[in-house]
Amino acid sequence: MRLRREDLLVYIVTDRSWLGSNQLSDQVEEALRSGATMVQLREKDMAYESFVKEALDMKEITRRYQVPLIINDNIDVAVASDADGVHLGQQDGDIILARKRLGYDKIIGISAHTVMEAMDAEAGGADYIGVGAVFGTNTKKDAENIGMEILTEICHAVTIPVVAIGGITLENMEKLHGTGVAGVAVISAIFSAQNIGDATKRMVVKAKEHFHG
Ligand code: TZP
Ligand code: MG
Repeated sequence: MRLRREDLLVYIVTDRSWLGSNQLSDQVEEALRSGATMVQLREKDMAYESFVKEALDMKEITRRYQVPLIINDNIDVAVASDADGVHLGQQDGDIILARKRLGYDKIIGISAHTVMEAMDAEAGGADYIGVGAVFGTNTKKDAENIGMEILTEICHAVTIPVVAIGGITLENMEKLHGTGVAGVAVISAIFSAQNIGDATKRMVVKAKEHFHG
């Protein structure tokens, strides 16, 4: 599956800390039913076999909604589950090796915090760049803060699409208007919501308003 710029409009990143008594697959499906455009399965403490099984379950859902499924960090899980791609941080391994393992029909997203990192990622064959944390977030404690200026510079420096992440909510999303981002990647604003479907729908409407075209 090739990445289209519009796939990044409202990119949901999973987080088990908001599960409560719910199933992650149900939460993800609710968001997809409400217009989420891409899914990243992010598991920081899961054994390989369980991670693959979960990725396979997720793949069945994302395939029905025709949205890309991206695996955070783990290329082996992405290959084993035939997911649509991986997302790698700067410390998560080499993009050239990732491309060799995944092939050219898979998506590789790279986190970048500087123009140089973003340009290197593009030169290495990345399909999109994730930039953050653009706002304060409790979800990733070690996230560096990226200002609107650097975000805008990165968007101008690369031709591949850029998605912003970190502390993005329905209320602050409009601050990203004009930066050049293709969309927003979101954890808590969607997964912590009382009504995941409603939260997703509202974010999709607003993201279309600010980031389309
Ligand atoms: N990378 C940079 S910030 C962040 C990640 C994974 C966390 C985003 O979560 P939230 O809840 O949308 O702030
Ligand atoms: Mg990572």
